[in-house]
Amino acid sequence: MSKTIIVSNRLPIRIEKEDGKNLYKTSEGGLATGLGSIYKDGDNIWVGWPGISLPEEEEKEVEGELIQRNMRPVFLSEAEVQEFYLGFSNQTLWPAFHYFIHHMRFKDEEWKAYTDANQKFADAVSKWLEPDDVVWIHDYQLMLVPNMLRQKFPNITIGFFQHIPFPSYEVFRMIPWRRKLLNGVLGADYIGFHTYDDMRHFLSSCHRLAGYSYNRNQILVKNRLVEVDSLPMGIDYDKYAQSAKSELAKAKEMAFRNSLGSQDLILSMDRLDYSKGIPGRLKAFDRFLDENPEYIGKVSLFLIVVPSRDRVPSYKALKEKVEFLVGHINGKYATINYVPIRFYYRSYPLDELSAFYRMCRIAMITPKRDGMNLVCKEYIASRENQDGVLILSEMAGAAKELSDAILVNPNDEAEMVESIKRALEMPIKEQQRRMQIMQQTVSKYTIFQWVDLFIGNLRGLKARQEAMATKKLTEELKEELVAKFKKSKDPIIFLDYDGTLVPFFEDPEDSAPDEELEKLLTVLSKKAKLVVISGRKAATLDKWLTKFHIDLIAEHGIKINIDGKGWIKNPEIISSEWKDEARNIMEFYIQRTPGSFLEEKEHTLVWHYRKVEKGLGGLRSRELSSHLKHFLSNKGLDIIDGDHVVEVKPSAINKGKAAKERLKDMNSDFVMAFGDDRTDEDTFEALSDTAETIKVGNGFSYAKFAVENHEEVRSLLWNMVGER
Ligand code: GDG
Repeated sequence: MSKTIIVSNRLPIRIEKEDGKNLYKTSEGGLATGLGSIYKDGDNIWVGWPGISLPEEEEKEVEGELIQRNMRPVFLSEAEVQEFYLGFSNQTLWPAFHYFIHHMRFKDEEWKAYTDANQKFADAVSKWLEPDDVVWIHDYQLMLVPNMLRQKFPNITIGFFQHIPFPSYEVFRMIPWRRKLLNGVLGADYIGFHTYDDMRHFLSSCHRLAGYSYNRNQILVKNRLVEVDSLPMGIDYDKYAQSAKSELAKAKEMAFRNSLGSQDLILSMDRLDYSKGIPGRLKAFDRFLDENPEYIGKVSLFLIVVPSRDRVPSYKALKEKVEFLVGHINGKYATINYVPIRFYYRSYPLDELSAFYRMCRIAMITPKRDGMNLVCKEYIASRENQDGVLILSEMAGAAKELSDAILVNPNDEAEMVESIKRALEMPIKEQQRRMQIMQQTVSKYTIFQWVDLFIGNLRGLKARQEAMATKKLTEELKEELVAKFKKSKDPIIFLDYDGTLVPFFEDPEDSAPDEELEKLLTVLSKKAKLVVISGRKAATLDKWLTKFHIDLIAEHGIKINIDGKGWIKNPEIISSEWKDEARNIMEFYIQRTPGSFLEEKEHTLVWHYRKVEKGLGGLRSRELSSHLKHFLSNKGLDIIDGDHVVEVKPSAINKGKAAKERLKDMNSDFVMAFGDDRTDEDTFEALSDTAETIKVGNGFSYAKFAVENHEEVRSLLWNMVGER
């Protein structure tokens, strides 16, 4: 039976010392709740650090206790915690990924500690891992673990989810170990982020820094299909809704209210972290009171800061800054019976949190950057009467789902000030309208759905990988194909041209059919319907191939010539207005890349780099394709990284659709298709039920079989016609 192994830096448990004894306290965090249904079930386990450094003699006992709870500990020494966790994870990756580049530091010894600790986690997983297991690794502390496991277990199913943002390539590339980090993550099969932007940034870094080309959200890593996705995480909605409705929460709210008085409260609740934008919020509140003195005495900021990473110097400095600002603002506006900022530096049990969520009519959650932010979703779930206003930073992943919040740019102080006023003065009907919509969103997409979706997608991908594992065409299989062909009455064969029937030449004009190919096509066309389906221009195919009486499909399906009746244009093509912009971009790259050139077809543009110095061509092609992707997004175009080409074509057209269209009115009892590159995958996929599909070259493919090169294609075709 296969099991699921969850891996994260922290186990969902806290160990506390009381009278020399270890007490085990289950974590109530969102992730722990969501994954509870998985790791507590059957043989499944959760591997991670138990949160404290223990003397060696206690490790056995703790391990025994944790095993009973389906957990497996990775013990870290104080020095490891210092360098791996507080060091590299939180002073290199965390600031880089949240765009706080001035807080980043690069220390070789901390990178080494990170690598060693990741190896420790991978070793701990290996100890329990069996071939059919699914491993789900979480977050930025463990980016190297996927590939460490992949090296040891090439066929294992691995998922990776990153809970914090993934920055733009421009920031990520500053990290000295950027390629190692990317390759580490790419050991996973399925990689999830909270937002589409994170996913986009990750793909672009893989492309530009590590040389992987990608198609939509898929990357081929050493013949393994890897998928990158955006899956926003939700909360356990009912837990927060129920807790807020509970008598306990209501009683606590009443008690707090009695001592606080009747003023309006604005909730601010985060871990102590510079990414959360606490000083900015305080300054905006200060300015709000300054500009709107009528609110002095009527509204207070309820500021909860949860202690976190206080051994890291930048966090210590932040704490001092917050304390200074709170003191300054309170000193300025407080009266005998009014405290503008109620500041609490500690954490609270759930029932008290629920009371806070109930009693604050406004929640102001304005991080400078946040992967998702769950507090705002918990606030929404807790609003029993469907009133209340959420002020939310555009920079939180949650903003992508919660467009009915008042969205603000946390760097725009004037807008933040204005948003407080708007929230305080928002009519109740408007509050309810917005809150109802947000409650619908948050209650629909919960943590449980998120977990099911991730695991479902991961398993689905693995099944697709297996389906794509192309079989080498053995002599025996070849004989079977030949026999089938010979028995058929009305066979049809789709042939790609370059790389399939002829090898690649430095100059594409040198690829005209040689004598052997001419002979082969002459003989073959008498025994089967032949369709050459190529990315080439119609004119070129005409020049080289019309004499063989075969059907021609040019420019991936844009133009079609059937039975020599003349070229017709595919009616689905969009206008070619995009070409001027794309041509300008390509010409810019031609100037900078000696040996590269542009091929212009009626509805596609191709930048060729097969003559460019090795290395430079690849580098420029990656720059060019991300440049094109940026400028031509949403225009119904595909930007394809092909074999030594970058090609732009209308996405409504592809070889697969063209092949299917050609087959529509035929009654073929034998369908065969050959091709070598990405564009031929569309043919293989479209014909997968009906045809014998053959990929030329190595690599994953939708084709059923694979052969080495064009020579093997020709030899198989000769065998089929039974002469040479
Ligand atoms: C990372 C990403 C992403 C806070 N104080 C108390 C308390 N909490 C709970 C909240 C909430 C959680 O902690 C905080 O979650 P966030 O999402 O806001 O932030 P991070 O901890 O930075 O988490 C973040 C998240 O991963 C998930 O992927 O959203 O962007 O940075 O659940 O309620 N809970 C209790 N007492 C407190 O005082 N009981």
